[in-house]
Amino acid sequence: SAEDGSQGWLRYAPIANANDYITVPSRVVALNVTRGSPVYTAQQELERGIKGIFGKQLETNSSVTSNSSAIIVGTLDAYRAAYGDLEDVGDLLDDGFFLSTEGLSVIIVGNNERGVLYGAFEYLSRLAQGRFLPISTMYNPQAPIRWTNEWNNLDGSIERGYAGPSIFFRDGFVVDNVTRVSGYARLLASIRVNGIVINNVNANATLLNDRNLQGLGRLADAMRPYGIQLGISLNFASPQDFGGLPSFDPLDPKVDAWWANITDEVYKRVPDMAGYLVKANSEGQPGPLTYNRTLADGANMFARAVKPHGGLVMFRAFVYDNHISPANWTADRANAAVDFFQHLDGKFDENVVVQIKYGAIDFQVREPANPLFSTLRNTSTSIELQITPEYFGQNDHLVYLGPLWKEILETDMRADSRPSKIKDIVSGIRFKRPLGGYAGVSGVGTNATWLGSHLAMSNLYAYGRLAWDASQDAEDVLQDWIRLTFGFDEQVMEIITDMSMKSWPAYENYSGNLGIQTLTDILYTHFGPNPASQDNNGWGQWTRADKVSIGMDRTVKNGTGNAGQYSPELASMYENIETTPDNLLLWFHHVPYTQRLKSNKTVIQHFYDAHYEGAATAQKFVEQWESLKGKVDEERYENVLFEQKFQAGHALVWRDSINQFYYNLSEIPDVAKRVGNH
Ligand code: GCW
Repeated sequence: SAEDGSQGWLRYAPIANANDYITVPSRVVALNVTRGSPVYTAQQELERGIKGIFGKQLETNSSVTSNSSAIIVGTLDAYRAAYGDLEDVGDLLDDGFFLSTEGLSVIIVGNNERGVLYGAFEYLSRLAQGRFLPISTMYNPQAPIRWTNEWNNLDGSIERGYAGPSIFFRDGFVVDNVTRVSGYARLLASIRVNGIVINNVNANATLLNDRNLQGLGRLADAMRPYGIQLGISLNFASPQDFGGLPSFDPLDPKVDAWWANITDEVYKRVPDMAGYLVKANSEGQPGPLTYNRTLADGANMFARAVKPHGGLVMFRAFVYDNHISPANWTADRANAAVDFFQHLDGKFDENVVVQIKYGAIDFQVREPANPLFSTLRNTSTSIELQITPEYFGQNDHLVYLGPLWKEILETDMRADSRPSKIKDIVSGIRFKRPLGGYAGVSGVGTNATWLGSHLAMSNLYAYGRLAWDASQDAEDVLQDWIRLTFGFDEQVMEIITDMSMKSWPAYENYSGNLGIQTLTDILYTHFGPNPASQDNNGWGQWTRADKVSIGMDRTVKNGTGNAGQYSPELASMYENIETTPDNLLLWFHHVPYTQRLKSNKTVIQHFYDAHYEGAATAQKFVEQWESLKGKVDEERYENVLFEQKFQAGHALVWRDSINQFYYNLSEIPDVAKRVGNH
């Protein structure tokens, strides 16, 4: 059968003879259900899923007698009111749930309605994967904030989106037809995402006009049945540009009053709005620094406005000067986040969360974790990951990002010489913060596949799964996605697993190695090789490559001091070449091309070899995929094959451009005689 991808991993494909393996109850009982609530959605989803997988129509009842079997869904309170206590539930947190398939009835109870829906999706996901063994398990989230950020512009375009125009906006306004928005909310709810910030962080203040405020109401109505709260990005200068005030100074009482008022208007339309996301004083965006106010003054202004409504402010740490001078050896964009935020620790209101990109620069193929994560101790923080592969081939390359995210999340920052993994910092556990979590920049558009490529959906899926529980294994998560998306064929499983798990290392190999960054064109497209674009401009993504040497000296003793922004244990590791891992060597050190790595290869030979290796892996992806002909439906088979052929060709372009560039610069021959001598 043809698959256009619009159901993502929620296909509920029939399982042959499923009814021989397991008897699912024939009824669903939803407790205290009201139309449009997440419990109602849970009931509907169960009907749809059981129908799809087992070909069986569930009856719906509002109660059950003790000796007959049913799927019982409801909040824990509702369950207790109906049936008395439930043993073994454990302590459920907000959004947590308990799923038991051990008894006569299947019991799905949530701490809140959202948890109930998550439980229904979990049960269905297990069934859809043929996991029929009985379980009785409690599931709790590690972090309360699990949002996507949609960089959608009001004109319908999407910043760094590669899947067609926006599902949220068109021609300056919120769309009329919200069908796709519901479909997206459904997918996100199934991976336990609980918030969507719908518009670009480079925000347009006309989002706040009357027609759009009404539109926000409609969007929130479309998401609410899925337990997803709507959030919006704001333009800091709105009081002036949109409100007509003479200033947007955060300490001007008139500005404060303006924000309080417009916030009340927003909450009239969206009473459960999640909150605001703000990019201030970054890449030309307005902010408090214009008035010599601090970034905390700016964040707290929004915090005061949303506080009476229970809202949050996600304030981005992506603040840096994009006109720094490459002539200055100690200038460093990677220092910016700590430089701008360290002295503000503890000065943010309680409902502010500082949202930090995973690395210190910008979603590169390899970066050390942002040092700000272990710097802020009295401020709630969240991590920003990028699902849309801006620097990873923009969905014309397969790059499964689960392993990259895991590596960052498992990084131990050793704050105060104690275990301080990033995942435990952003969950709030490590520094005992009440808030924290995840923002995933999504890039979803109107394309039927959502992200513009079938295989890219593993990234969206993995994002939600890891945001809920970052200790999960990236390959396990991937395989769940493969089973749900492509079924049970062993070869399909093996090949897509192999391709996906090799894809990030391959991309790193044929783009930028050893921590030099992606080496893509950073000035315009962020697509394709352009190592020359990194240097001699104010963006600070420098490689400092010359005829004999390469890399950024970020040491304290001789460089930008960036290594010193990490806790002492990490700082001393990064300060010394001997203890810096090879894959971050050029991030922290400026070395000759002939510098020996731990592998005993020189830096330049590693570049040459890695580029051949990475490109060869990408060639193999084509054959690997071709071996699945007939095992994947025609539509998806052809679509993916097209992408893989492109990737294979583009990987050669990458390989040869990068190798030739460094050969021309260094004039050091490739020992294998592949580069240069043409
Ligand atoms: O890396 C840059 C992107 C911009 C983006 C910015 C940011 C939304 O190229 O497109 O703007 O990061 O994260 O604010």
